[in-house]
Amino acid sequence: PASAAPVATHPLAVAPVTGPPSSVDGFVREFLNNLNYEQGVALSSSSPNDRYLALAYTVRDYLMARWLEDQRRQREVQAKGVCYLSAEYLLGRQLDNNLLAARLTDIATEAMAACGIDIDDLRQLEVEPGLGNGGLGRLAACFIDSLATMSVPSTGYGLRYEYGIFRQTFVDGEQIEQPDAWLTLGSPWEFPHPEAAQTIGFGGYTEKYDDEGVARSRWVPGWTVQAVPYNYMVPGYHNGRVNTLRLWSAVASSAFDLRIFNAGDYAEAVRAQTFAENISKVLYPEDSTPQGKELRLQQQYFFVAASIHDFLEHSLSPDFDLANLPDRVIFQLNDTHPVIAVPELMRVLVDEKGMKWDAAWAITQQCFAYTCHTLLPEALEMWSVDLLGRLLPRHLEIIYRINDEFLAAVRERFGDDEMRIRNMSIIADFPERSVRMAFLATVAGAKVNGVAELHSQLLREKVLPDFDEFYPGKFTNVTNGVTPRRFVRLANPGLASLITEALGAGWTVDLERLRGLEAFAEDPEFRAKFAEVKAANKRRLSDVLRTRDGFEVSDGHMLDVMVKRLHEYKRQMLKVLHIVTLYEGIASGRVAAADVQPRTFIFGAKAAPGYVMAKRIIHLINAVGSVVNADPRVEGRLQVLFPPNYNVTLAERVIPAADLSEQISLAGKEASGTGNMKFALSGALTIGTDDGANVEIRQLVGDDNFFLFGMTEPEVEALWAKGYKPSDFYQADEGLRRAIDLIASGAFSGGDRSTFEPIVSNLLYDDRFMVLADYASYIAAQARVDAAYADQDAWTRSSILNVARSGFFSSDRSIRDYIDRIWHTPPVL
Ligand code: GPK
Repeated sequence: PASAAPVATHPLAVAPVTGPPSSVDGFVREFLNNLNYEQGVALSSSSPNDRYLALAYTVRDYLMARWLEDQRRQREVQAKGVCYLSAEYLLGRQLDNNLLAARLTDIATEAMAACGIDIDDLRQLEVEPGLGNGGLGRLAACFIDSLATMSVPSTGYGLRYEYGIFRQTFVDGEQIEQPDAWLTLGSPWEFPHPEAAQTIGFGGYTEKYDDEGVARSRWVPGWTVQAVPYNYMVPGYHNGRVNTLRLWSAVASSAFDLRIFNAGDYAEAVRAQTFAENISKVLYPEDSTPQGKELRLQQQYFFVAASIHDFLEHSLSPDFDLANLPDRVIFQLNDTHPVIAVPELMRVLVDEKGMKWDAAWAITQQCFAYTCHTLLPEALEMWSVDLLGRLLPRHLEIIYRINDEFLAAVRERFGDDEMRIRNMSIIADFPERSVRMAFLATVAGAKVNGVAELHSQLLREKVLPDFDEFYPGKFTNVTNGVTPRRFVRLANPGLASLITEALGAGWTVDLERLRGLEAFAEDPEFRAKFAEVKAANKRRLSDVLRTRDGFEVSDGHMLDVMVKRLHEYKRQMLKVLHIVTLYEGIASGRVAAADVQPRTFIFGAKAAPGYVMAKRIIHLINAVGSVVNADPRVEGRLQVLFPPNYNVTLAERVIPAADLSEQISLAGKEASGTGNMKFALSGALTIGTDDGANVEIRQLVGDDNFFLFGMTEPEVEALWAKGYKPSDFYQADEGLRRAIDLIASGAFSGGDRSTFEPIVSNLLYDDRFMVLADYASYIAAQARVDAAYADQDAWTRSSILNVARSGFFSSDRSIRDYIDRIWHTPPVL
């Protein structure tokens, strides 16, 4: 029941909240206040972490008035809004972003200086919230930034993992995972709201009962967990708007504990508490390869159930007619992870609100939309009926009924085509009876979208063709994007200033304006300035890698960068073969080191802890690096650097320094890629396959400014159909043979031929991702890269054109597309 509004009895209680004064003095006062009254220390005795926290609190205070106001307005205006449901948000550091959004960067810098503090020292202290694995989680973070910047009513919902993505270290070149205890020193950006906790049930049984003559079902859970929300500010850029990211944390239900306490089993009660709190303990580190673990399903249900209830309770007035729910909300499903929200909403509407099934289903089908992020069959989540039925028995019943009605409709339309019906069933029978979450999402979603043109096309034609036929108009595309605030303004301040100098300030929120740089590409003076920015970014990266990892980046090298999760389909192995080919040429004496274009290769990649082949490839990259970097015959002209623990913070330094962006997945495997966009916007030229958003990047920047290689997706299909034998490619290509033989010889493993043997035999006899088939084409493209790089001025021109023509890849544009094609949620100013 909504409580009556409190009565203001003091004049200050109704005064508009305005926040502290925007002046250096005001900031200093606020900062010292926070240091004294929140941290409880004097400046003279404060630790760096005290100062960081006080600074963060101060920035928060400036945003607070707007945040409170926007929360109030979002409730009051009753406009349709987006609930973005995502198991991952890979946010990156918050301090700089929030300073920028609030226009406080200069004031805070001066204020800290006035206190004798270098703000840069405090920046370094922030531990980034790594609540995501890779592209999918980072996309969610870019999207909430754009939603706030575009004043779209929206809330991001997710999980507050106590441990984010693991910290990666290397021991003898092999990946070791360490827990990411990001909350240890406190997170100043979050606001817990235990009073708004939700109770989430699990297990138990279902029963039918008679409700005044109406037969109904209900779920009697076996145990419950409390979901406590933590709110995070999501400030828009210079628009005074602050949206909310709401992440749920699991706490044991006291009622449940009491029962056991009363039975006298203290130890069991504590164990139960640990059991409950495990739910939000750790982010699953598998990217694109879900593990089907019970705890993961618990996480998924936990956060979506809490989110749906939260929305229904706090965003709608008590007398709201749920028949109108589609006018008020769209739940966007970020991949299949939150899809269990579909039967949950049905359960709420039918079992709890007493709605008729058909009415509830009609509403549900308008309230969800589904984004697919992959084409890999192993990435499409399936939950065994056994597990789902044990954990969520009522939801399983609901899924069965949805499926029955769906298949009946399919039969009506296509006749008793049993093959088709088996192919379209939400319930799969092999290898075990399980629920295909992507099918459930497709049936329930008002719209289904892929994340790049090619991906959306393949999704319709190859993955879900029957569904496309059955649901005309349901499938659409929204090409991914990245936020220019974090990835240009913050990560590349030199380039940002240069752009503003040339074009004025509007580009940060209207990235298509970068087109204006095309004319400047012809201006030698501008090219010189642009080249100087790139050189400065390389020096900045060099400084970071020196202090972080003890690396020295050589001057005058082309920076050739491949950063992304380690996955065979992304083909880090192809990059390794290129490096080994160059090295083998020098080591064998066939190529003079002096004739090799100096290059520094930078890798960044985490492997899922259980992904053995990926970990072997990491080991190999490090092993090749050790040998190549130390061999005097190379004369320092090739250098392989693999800084451990690639994350958003490191990405912000690496990407702006890059000359060459490696986007070399097998065509048809990378749904979109978003790193590719960040590089193009930083003026790196791409060497890439016709895959994911690379296709659109190339179309926009032009063939002259992009190094295309490799088979197209139809060519890949044709080669599979014909029968792919990687060893044929090995036999036919001398360079390839030499490279693979060198790895097989033990040259990178102290003479031990067994260390990398599994990689070699995988390439020769399996090679699912056709590394060998694309090798020759890749090497030829790299030769074109070398030739192009030799003309520095022409390269810089291409580089400028990459920036000028990549404005399309702003996540603001993606969000505009979501609004137009899927959400229909106009901005509310
Ligand atoms: C796709 F299926 C998945 C997944 O589990 N995790 C993930 O990061 C990525 N993705 C795709 O691999 C990228 O191509 C894409 O750009 C990104 O999602 C965002 O859409």
